[in-house]
Amino acid sequence: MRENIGVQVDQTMMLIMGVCFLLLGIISVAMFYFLYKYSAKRNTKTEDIHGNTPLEIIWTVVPLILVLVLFFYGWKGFENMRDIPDDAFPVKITGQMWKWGFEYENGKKSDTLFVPIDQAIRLNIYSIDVNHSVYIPAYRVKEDAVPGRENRLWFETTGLDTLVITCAEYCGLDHSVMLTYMVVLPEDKFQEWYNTPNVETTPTTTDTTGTKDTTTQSDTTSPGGDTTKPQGTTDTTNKKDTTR
Ligand SMILES: [Cu+2]
Repeated sequence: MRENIGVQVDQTMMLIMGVCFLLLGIISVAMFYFLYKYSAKRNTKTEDIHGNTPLEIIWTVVPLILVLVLFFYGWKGFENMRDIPDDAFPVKITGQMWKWGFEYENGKKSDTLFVPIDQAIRLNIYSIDVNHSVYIPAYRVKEDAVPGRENRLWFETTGLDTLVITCAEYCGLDHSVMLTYMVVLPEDKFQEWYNTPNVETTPTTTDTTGTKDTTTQSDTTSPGGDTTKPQGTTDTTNKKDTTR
């Protein structure tokens, strides 16, 4: 069983926080001790101190070990994020000013990401205009959407939930509304949705979107002029009027 990325990220962050608080404690105690010990009242004559080899070795070696430990856990997490499981369920996500669109292997499209529970999900990330960034805070994953190339990220769904997917790269005027949801469904409900041809239905969600338009996202562009995947032929994109 693969380690969960979210758990790994949280543990690494807690480790870094722990180190920070430990250093804060040590430095604060030393500071107050020196304030007392070397106060001008008690030390009228300046001492002339030249080097201290053991001390210098300690303050070189200890931080070195510390940063190597932090690097190790950072690297392990990074490796896990980059090494996408072969059985991950692929979904294409396309960012544009200012919304996200999803396309599944069977041609199904949606504005909300529907995924089955307890399943590794692979997002193949595209942008058709400027740089965006797919950010799913609850799963601790974030990856840029860059025009002209495919990026990817993966995570494993762990609970039935409706979670925020947002854009973490300032991409223009309405960047802040570039938000959608990921709905984690039980396997059977997901299959039911997945095998219903392109009609925009939201099986279990309450409508959390408000302002978002619910038209099918049609993606007729091929990022980077790469035409590896056949695209939908009809353009039904109903672009929100964003010109001001
Ligand atoms: Cu964006």
